[in-house]
Amino acid sequence: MARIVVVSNRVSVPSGDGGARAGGLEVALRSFIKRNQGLWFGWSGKVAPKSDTAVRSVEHNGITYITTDLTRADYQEYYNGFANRMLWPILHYRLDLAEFSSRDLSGYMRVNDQFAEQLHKVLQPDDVIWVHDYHLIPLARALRERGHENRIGFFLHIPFPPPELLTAVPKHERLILSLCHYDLVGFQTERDADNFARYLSNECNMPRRDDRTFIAGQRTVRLGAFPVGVETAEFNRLARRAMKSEFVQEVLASLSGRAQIIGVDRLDYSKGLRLRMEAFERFLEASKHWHGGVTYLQITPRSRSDIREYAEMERRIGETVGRVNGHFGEASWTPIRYINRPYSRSALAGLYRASRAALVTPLRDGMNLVAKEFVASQDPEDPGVLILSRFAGAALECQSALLVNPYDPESVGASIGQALSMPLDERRGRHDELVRVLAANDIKYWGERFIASLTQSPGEWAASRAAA
Ligand code: ADQ
Repeated sequence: MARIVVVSNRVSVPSGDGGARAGGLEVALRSFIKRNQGLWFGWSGKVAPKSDTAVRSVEHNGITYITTDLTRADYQEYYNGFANRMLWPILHYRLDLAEFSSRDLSGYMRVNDQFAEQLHKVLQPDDVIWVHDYHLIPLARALRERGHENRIGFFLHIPFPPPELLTAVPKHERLILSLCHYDLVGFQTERDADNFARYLSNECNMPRRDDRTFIAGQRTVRLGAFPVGVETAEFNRLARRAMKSEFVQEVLASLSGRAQIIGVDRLDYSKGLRLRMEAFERFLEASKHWHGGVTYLQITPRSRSDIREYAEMERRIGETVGRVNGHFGEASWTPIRYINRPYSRSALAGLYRASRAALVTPLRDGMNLVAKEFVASQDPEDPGVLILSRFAGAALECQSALLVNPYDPESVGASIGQALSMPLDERRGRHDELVRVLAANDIKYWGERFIASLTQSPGEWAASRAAA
């Protein structure tokens, strides 16, 4: 069995908390790497002066973690700059927020090169390499330049926009075509894979064998959709247990019998938080009978606060919360509870189960795991209702949710009313269908599915395409 080498921008070396803070995806990746006696490589999360940057190797529970520090310039140009100020907005369809800088692009290329150089020292010829996300698009090319002919796959966790939008990126060919140095490029949805296929066909006239296999010079690159899931049964178990915890019991007591609506998102403009609060405001305006009867809990840990747009967004969301609470609230009722801190997975699972509805309304999202975690946490006998943006990758699987257009606060507000008054039969019917779909795509098998596609022979790949 080949060794699996996972490469991602951040490597989370296990801390002393027994994994309580680790996300589901991280836990699944870790157990997948362990099953394959693998290695996990990436940034340590530390920024150090050039003379002090270090590469560290740690063995933990059957996995080798190799981490490298970044210099201040690397951090600014590669991470804050090109990855988060340019690629993140563009890939989320936000041309208006993208800031291109040649210096950031050089920094991005330089760090990818440094990562390849470090990996070069530890790679073995039959290692299977799996690279994650938009920080590392050019990594395969940098490895190929160093002579590595290993199988290398790439998975993009965030959306891939249509070519009409992507071509607005200065020097886009240099960057996007470097994806063709991978043997397999995986996306969250078929829609994202289609967008990349259209880019290769229409913009680059790249010859293809079929709609998911392109011929790039001497290489063949495969495209596929590998939607990330959650640990469906595990989340349900966590949620059942958490309901009995002091923490969830206290939250329930504080609601005094009111219905709770929940939102859980990193603080990011892609998550549509301000429009979501406006939707809740529209709902309150239209539904006087719900005044005092419902509380919207929004849990939003801060992220990327040193980027200007994020600080500005934080201020505007705070203002919206203040306006809604000031206008509708009473001494005994705060309509929106807005909290900027992370919670453990188990606490979140309990809060999901204690909620009558979830508001998951990103303006654009690769997948959105909160939507799936909410569904997995519900009591099947009395489930809450998922209100989900049609622009989240999860919407393709979650057709039985209340699908909404997040840009239209009035209709999202109407869906909140519909969710809160939905009859039990309809809630059960929708929930059963959602659980059936999610259980069939449990995160447990995600790594295996990706690596199987990456290592298939051309004949096996063609057969699997024909069957699909
Ligand atoms: P994210 O943009 O981070 O991920 P998402 O899919 O919603 O978005 O995952 C967030 C994760 O963080 C969830 O597991 C959630 O439980 C957790 N989380 C959020 N708020 C939290 C809090 N306050 N406390 C603790 N945990 C919290 C990127 C892409 C997504 C894609 C994922 C996985 O942007 O589209 O679904 O990767 O591929």
